Amino acid sequence: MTATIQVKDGIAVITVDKPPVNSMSLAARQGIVAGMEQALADASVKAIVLTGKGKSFCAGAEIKEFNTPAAFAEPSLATVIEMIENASKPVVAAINGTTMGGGLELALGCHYRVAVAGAQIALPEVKLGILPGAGGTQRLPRVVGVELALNMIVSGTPIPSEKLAKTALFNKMVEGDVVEGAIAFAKTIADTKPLPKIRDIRIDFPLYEGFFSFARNTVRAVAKNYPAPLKCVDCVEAAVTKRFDDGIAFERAAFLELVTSPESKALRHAFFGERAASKIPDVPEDTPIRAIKSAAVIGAGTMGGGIAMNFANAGIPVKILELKQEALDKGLATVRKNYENTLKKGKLTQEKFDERVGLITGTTSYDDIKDADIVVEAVFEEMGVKETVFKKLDEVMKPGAILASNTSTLDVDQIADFTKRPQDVIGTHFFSPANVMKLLEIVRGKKTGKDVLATTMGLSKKLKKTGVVSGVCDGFIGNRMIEQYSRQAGFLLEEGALPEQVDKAVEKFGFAMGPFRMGDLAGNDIGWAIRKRRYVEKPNMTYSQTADRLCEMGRYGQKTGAGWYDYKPGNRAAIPNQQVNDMIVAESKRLGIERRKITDEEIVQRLVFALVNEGAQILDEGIAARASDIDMVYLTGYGFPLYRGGPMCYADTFGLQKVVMRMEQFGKARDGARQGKSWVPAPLLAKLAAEGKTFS
Ligand code: T1G
Repeated sequence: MTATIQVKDGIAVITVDKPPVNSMSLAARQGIVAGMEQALADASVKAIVLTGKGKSFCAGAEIKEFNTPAAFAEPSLATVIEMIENASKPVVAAINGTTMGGGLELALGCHYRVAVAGAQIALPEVKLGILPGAGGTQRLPRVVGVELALNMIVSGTPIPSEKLAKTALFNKMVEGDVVEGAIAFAKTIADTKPLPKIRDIRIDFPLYEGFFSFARNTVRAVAKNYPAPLKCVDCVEAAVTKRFDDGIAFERAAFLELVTSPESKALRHAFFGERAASKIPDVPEDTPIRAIKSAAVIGAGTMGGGIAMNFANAGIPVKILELKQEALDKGLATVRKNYENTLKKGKLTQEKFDERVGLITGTTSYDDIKDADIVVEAVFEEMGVKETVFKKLDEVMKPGAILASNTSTLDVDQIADFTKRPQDVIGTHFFSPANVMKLLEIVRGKKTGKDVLATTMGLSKKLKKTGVVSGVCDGFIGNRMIEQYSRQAGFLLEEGALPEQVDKAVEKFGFAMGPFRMGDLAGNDIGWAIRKRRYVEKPNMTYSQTADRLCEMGRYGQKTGAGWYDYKPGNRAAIPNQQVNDMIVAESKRLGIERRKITDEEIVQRLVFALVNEGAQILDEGIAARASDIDMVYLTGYGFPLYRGGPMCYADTFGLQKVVMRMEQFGKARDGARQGKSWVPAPLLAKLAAEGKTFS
C-alpha cells in the first residue's frame, strides 16, 4: 500500500508510504484518495492528518511518470488536492520533512499545515524545465506573499521550514513528533466552520505592473534558452490579476506546454542521469567501502593543487608531495592564492578559509604520506614517470590504501601492473580546474576491486563531483569522443570554414566554448603531442594538419599570447588573426580542396554527431555503462548545453534515423572520403536507428 490510515481519538492519520521520497505516483494518489474516502465516511473521525513516512512529506510528482499515461491518470494530483480542499472535515498537513513540488502543492490544498523545523520547502519544478502544475503558483503567493513566492518558484531553491514559520504557510511549528503535534492541533480546530481554504485568500498587490515588468526583465536576462522561468513569472502574475480558477487554468496550460518541451526532457534526463551514474551495474549498493579519512596527492602542479583543494573542501586532510622543495612551495602558494581570491570575493568565510588552508600540508618525503587512505598521482602524463611513482607508492603506502592516477588517457591497467596490488589501483581523472569542474571520470581497471570502485564513487559525492565510471581505453569517455569532435573541426576549416565561424556556430548551439577557443585555452600543443602519437599508432586515421601548422607557428594559444586567435595581455577576448586564416586557405589549396560555404547547421551536426557516433561505439564496447553516463560526462566536463541533455540525449531528440541519414550524407559529400570511417555509423547506432529506438 502506498498510503496507510489509522484512526485514534477521532483523528484519522493518513501516511503516504512510497520510498524513497514519497513521490506522488498514481498509486500514491490512489492511496490518499482511499484514505480520505474512509476518513470522510467514518462518523467517528472529526479531523484528518496527512503526512509522509520517512524523511519526506512528499518530494513532488513522480518524475518518472512524466510523458506517460500515468502522469495524468485520475486521480490526478489536482483532483486529490481539490478533494482535500473541499472535504467536509478539516485536513491538517503534518510536514515531517522534504516538501517539494507537488508535495508542497498537496500541503497547500490542506486546510492547515503544522511543521517541524529543518524540513526543506520548495517548488523546484523550474529546475526540471517545468513549473508547479497543481496550483502552486496560485496558492503559494496567497500565504507567503507575491515576492517571496515568485523568488521560490523562479529559483526552485529550497527554504528550511523554520524560515517560513512567520508566514501564513504554517499554522503552527512544533518540536518533536510532528504527527503528534498535528493531532493535538487538529483537535483544537475539529469543529471550525467554514474550513479555511487558501484559494479564498485575496491577494492585495497594487504595484504589480512595475514589479512584474522588472521581474520579467531580470529573469529574461538569465533564462536564455530556458522557457520555464518566464512562464513562472506569468503564472504568479496571473495569481495577482485573475480569479483563482482562471489562474489555475492559466497555470495548467503553461505547465502542459512546458512538460513536452525538449528543454524539460533534457533537464529531467540530466536529473536521473546524475543519479544513475553513481550506480555501477556489477557493484552491489551494499559493497563494503574503505574509510577515507586522509589523502595524499603526488605533484603540486595545477592539477595536483586543484585535486588537493577538493579534499580540503570536503574536510579531508591532504598532504601534497613534491620531491623539490621549490616546486612544493610554489604549489602550496598557488593553492593559498586560490583560497584568498575566493575569500576576497566573499564566497568563503575567514573560518572556512583557515580550515581549508589548514587541511592542506606539503612534504618532500614519501614516508610522510604512507598512512594516507588514498593517494592521487598527478604527475607528468608520461608512462615512464607513472611507473616510477606507482612502484614507489606500492613500496610505501599502507596496505588497503587506494592508489589513484589522475591520468587523462594512459592505460590504467598498465599502471596497475607496476604494483603488486592492482586491485587497489584506479583512475580518478579530474578536469581542469580540478577544484571547479564537477566531472570526475572514475577509470576502472580490469583488476580494480569492487570495494575500491564503490569507495571512489562514494568519495566523488563527498567531493561534490559527478563521478562517472569509464573502462580503460585511449581517452576514456570524454577525451576519446572529443578527439572525433576536434577532427571534424579541422576538416571544416579545410573545406571552407574559419575558426570564428565554427566557434560561433557551436556557441550559438549552446556550448560554453567552441573548439578553437577551447584549444587556445587548454593549449594547442597538447593536441599536437597526441596527434604526433596518432600519426605513428594509427597512420590511416586522417587529421587536418591546420592545427599542426598552427603549432609550428608557435601559436599554442593563450599561454603563448596567440593561437587560432590573438589575445591582448590580460584579456581572454579572441581576436581573429589574418595570418592564421591565410594558413588555413593555403592548406585547402595544398590539399586541392575547393573551399565552399558551409552552413552553421552543418558545422554543429558534424561536430555533435561525431561525438554521438564515438559515444555509441563506447557504449557498444562497454566502456560506458549507459548513454546517460556519456551525457553526464559532456554536461559536467565539456560545456555541453544542459538544455540539450548531452550528446546522446540530443541525438535521441533529433531522431536516430535522421542522425544516421545526415551522417551518410556527410560521408558521401565531396570531401567525405578524406575523413575515413568517420561517418560509418557505429553498429549500435545503426541498430537503434533501424529499429526506431533511442539510446535512453
Ligand atoms: N520523482 C521520482 N523519483 C524521485 C523524485 C521524484 N520527484 N525525487 C527523488 N527521486 C528519486 C531519485 O531519483 C533517487 O532515486 C531517490 O529518489 C533519492 O533521490 C505537479 C509536476 C527530494 C531533495 O523536483 O530534489 O512535482 O537513484 O538521490 O539527495 O507541480 O531527490 O535512489 O533510484 O536526490 O536525499 C518536483 C526532485 C517534481 C524534487 C532528495 N520535485 N528531487 O534528495 O536523494 S515535479 C522535485 C530532489 C512536480 C508538480 C510538479 C531530491 C530530494 P534512486 P536523491 P536526496
